[in-house]
Amino acid sequence: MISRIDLRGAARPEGSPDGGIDRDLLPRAELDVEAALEKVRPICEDVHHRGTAALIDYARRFDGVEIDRVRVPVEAITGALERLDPKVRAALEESIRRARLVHREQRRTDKTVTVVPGGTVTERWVPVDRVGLYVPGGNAVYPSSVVMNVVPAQEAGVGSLAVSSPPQKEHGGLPHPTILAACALLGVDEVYAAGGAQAVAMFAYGTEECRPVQLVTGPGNIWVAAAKRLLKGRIGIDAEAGPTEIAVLADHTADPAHVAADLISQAEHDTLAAAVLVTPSVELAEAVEAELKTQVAATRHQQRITEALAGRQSGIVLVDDLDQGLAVVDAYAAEHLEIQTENAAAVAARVRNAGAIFVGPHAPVSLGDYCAGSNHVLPTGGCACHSSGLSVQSFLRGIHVVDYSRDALAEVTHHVVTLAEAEDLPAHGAALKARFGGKVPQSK
Ligand code: HSO
Ligand code: ZN
Repeated sequence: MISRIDLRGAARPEGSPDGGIDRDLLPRAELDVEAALEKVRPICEDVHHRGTAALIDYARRFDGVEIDRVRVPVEAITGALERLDPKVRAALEESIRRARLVHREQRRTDKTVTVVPGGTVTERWVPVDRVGLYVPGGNAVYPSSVVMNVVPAQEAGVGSLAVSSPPQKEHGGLPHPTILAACALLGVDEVYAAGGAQAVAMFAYGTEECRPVQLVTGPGNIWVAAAKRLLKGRIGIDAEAGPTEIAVLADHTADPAHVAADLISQAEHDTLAAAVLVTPSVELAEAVEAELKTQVAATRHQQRITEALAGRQSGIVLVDDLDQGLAVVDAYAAEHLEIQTENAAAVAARVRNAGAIFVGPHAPVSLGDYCAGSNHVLPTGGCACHSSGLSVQSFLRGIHVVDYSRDALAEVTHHVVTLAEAEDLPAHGAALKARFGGKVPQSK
């Protein structure tokens, strides 16, 4: 079912950024967000012009529900928490507690650098005023994603925060009750029953019910990704999260049953989810293949998982040794990377590209999905080579505050005037000279 890609003996040119590994040889889903753009454009324009009425129409068309308002009444949010299974509540509370512990420490403090006596630059971190957090509701409902979006936003000090999630037919056109309950636990009372591209458009343009936001974060399907790409600029976005990915770099010391279970855990998300094992051990590869067969047969979402594992985005990559394995995982830049090798921490320290790294036999990706304290909204599709996952930082802007005295300005004016002349922008230099009677002050 899962294919093998044999890179053993492949040439490894020195000094190339991905250790000489051709990314095209590696398994990866092709997600045509560009094609989806044309479909979401009219939807976004419609929401822009008709607001709530358009959202109600799309709820009927895409979600099969009749609703007469998109904003979820506060009583529905608090009621969902009252009805929440106490075990689920306790687990969500622990997930929130751990996420807060980690994210609270991420907040950068303002820093002032004295460049010259009397001349300072301060980097001041200011939260975005209002954000929209998207929580998907397709194959599965993700109260855990409410936690992963809301906690960093709150810890960053975002003042106004709204959540949107698709209306559910079985729940009277409201988002899933566990999502509403998670919002209530986190103190979020502004929630909308809107999904897909139309939800992103609602956040970007605003409607009669929803004030526009400045930043939209959160995972979603291809329509959400396309709407984010389309509306980027008007709003800020986090990464365009695609189908989930797990890569496992493992050697002969790894337990094949655990490796297989971890690959299956992320394949469970989506038929397009990617599960990739990178190993120098043929014995491990064979044992994992056997484990996959028996474990998949016994799991609930067998069909979805089988399709994901058999897809061109998944595979077992055979490498000569861990050095080549590291080059492969760096080239792949997985959303989640597990290191199940001897001296796992030392191997993990050498990884350069991954959304999150899970070290050793006791840190499966599922732990990070819910309760490690880390964030699970992570860059996919190879974007981990240039982007990070969601964090407190995602909700802050660093503003440089420049404060110079007359003496400090005088001291550097001749340099500014010279550079301005070199760029043929003399008015730039004149702005400084104006402060000194139209002349370049004598530097001491
Ligand atoms: N693995 C997903 C997050 C998730 N898993 C939510 C379970 N629930 C993307 O990181
Ligand atoms: Zn997951």
